[in-house]
Amino acid sequence: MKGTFFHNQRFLCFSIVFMWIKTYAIYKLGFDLQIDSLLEELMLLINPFSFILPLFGIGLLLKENKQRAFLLIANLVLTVILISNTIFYGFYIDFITIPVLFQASNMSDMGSSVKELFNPLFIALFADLVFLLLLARKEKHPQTKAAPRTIKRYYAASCGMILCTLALAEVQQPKLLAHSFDREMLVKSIGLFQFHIYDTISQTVNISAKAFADEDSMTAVKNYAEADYSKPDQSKFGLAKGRNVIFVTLESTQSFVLNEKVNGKEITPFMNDFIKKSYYFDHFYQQTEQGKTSDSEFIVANSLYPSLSGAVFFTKSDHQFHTMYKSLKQHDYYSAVFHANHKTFWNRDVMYDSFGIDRFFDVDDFHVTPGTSTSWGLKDKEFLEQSAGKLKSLPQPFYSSFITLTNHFPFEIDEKDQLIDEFDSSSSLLNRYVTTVRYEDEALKHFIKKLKDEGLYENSMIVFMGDHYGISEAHNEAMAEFLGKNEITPYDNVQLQRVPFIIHIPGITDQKPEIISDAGGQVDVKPTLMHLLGVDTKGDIQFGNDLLSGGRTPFAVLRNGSFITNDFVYTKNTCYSQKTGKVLEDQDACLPYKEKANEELSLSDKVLNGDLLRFSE
Ligand code: GP9
Ligand code: MN
Repeated sequence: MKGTFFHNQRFLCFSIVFMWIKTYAIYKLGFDLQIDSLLEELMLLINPFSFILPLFGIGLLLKENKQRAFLLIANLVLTVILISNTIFYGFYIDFITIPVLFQASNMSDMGSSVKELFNPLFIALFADLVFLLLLARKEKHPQTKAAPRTIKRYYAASCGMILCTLALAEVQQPKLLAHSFDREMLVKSIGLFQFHIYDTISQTVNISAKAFADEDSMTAVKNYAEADYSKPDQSKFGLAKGRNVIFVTLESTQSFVLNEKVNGKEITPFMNDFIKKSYYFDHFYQQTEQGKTSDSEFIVANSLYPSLSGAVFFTKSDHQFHTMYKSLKQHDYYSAVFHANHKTFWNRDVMYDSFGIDRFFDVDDFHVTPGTSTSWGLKDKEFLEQSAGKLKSLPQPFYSSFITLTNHFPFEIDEKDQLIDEFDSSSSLLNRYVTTVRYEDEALKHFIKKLKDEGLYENSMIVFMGDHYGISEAHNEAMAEFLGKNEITPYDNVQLQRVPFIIHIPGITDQKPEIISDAGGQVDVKPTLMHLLGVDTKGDIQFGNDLLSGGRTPFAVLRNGSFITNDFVYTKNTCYSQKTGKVLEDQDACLPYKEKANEELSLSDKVLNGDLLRFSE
C-alpha cells in the first residue's frame, strides 16, 4: 500500500522529504541551538513533519493540476521563511515574531550587515525547487487523485506526528506552551514553523486580553506586588530627597568592560574611578527583549517587564501607565528626556506623552554637523555637553534622562576619537566595541565636569545604567578570547547580561561608597531611585524591589525566563551554581525560584496585555 502511495503521489512525497531536509539543515547550520540530549536531537529531527505533513497534505484535496502549483508555492514560501529567520538570527540570535515585522523601520542595524549575514547555504535551499520543476515537466500524466480513504489515512498520520511532537515537548519541559518565555526552547521543541503559528495565536490572545480584562483581573497582581514589596532601609530612604536626577542610559554597555584593559589601557578609566565614589551594583542584569533601548526605558519607568515579542513602545502605546515620572510629578518634579535622534524613533514621542514626560529634547533641539556626528547622529561628547547647557533652563527639581548613542552597533568611531587600541580577536565588532566604550567613558567624564561648571552637580543624584547587550552570542568565540576562557557556556551568556548600574550622590556616596553584589535588574530601578528620593512605593503595581533594602530577596529574571539569585543561575533548562558556574547536581534547587520567575513574568504580562493599570488609581 505504501509503495502505491509513493507511486501515485511522487511529487508530494519528494516535496515533503526535501522540505524536511531543508528545515533540519537550517536548524543545524543556520541557528546555534543548544542540544543537550538525544531526546532534544530527536525532537529537532522529527518536529518539521508535524507542520509539513498537514500543510502539504492540502495538495491531496486539490485537483491534480493544481496540486503541484500549490506544493511549489508552499515550498517557496517556507524556504523564504527559513532564510529570513536565518538572517534575523544571525544578527539578533532570536527568531522573527509578528510584532518585529511591524518594527521594520527600526531594523536599520541589520541592513548594514545583511551582506555579512548572507550564507551560501541559501542558494542550496532552492535546488529542490529546480528538481521539482523538472519533475513536474517530465511527468506527462498528472498523478491520480488520492482516494478519500488515502486522505483519511494521511491525515491520521499527520495528527499522530503532531501529538508525538507535543508529547515529546511536554516530556522535555512541562508546561512549555503555557510558560513559553524562551523562544529557542519553543523552536527546539515544537519546530520553527509551528513556533510562528504559536506566536500568531499568542499575539491574538494578547490583543483580546485587553477586551476581556476587568478590575478583578488586578487582584492577583495587587496581592503579588504587596507581598513582594520590600521596605526601604531607614538609613538610605530619602538620602537624595529633593535633588535633581540625572539618569544616563549607556548605549549597549555591558559590565564586562569595567575594570578591564586593552594593551595596558583601561577601557573605562572614568567609570572605574566613579564607581569608587558611588553605589555600584555589580550583579545588575538587563531585562530587555526585542524593544532594545525602548524596552530599557519602559522597564525603568514602570517597574514592569517588557513584552516577550516586539517593543512595548509600539504595541502598547495606547495603554495607560503609572510611571515614575507621574509619581514624581506629585512631588513637584519636572521631567525631561534628551536624545539626539528623531523623536519618532521607537515611537518615543507618543510613548513619552503617555508616560507623562514634560519635555523631550530630540535631534531637532541639537546642533549637529558632519564633524560632530557618526552614523547614529550626534556624538556623545557633544550630545552631553549641549544637553548640560539646556538642563540649566529646566524647572527644579527635575528628573532628566539622557540616552547616549555613540556606542551603538556597528561601533564605529573617528580616528581622532579613538583613545585606545582595538582589541585583537576574531570579531571585528568586539575589537571596535572597546574603542567606542572608551569614547563613551570619556564623554561621561566631560559631562560630569560640565555639570560641575554649570552648578548642577552638587544638588543632583547621578545615575548610569547600561540598556542592553552590545555584543551578542554570535561573537561568543571572540568573547571567550576577551575573557580568557575556553568557551562561553549558557551560564556565561547569562552573566554577560550584566550591565553597569551606578548611583552617585555627591556628598553622600563619595563619603560612603558601596558595592552591592545582590542580584537585581532594571525592573528594580524605579523603587530604588524613588526610595532614595524619599518617595515610598508601597502600594504601587511594580515587580521590582529597592536594591538597597535589606529585606529584599536577591533575584533577577531575564525576559526569556532565565533567572539569577545569589546562589543560582538558571538558564536553558539547567540550574548552575552562581559562584562557580558549574551545573548543579541537585537540579531541583532552582525549582522554587523558577515558579517565582514564571509567576512574576506572567503577572507582569497580564498587567501589560490587559492594560490593567487603567483600573487602578
Ligand atoms: C535609538 C537608540 C538606539 O534612538 O536609542 O536604539 P537601539 O537600537 O539600541 O534600541
Ligand atoms: Mn540601545
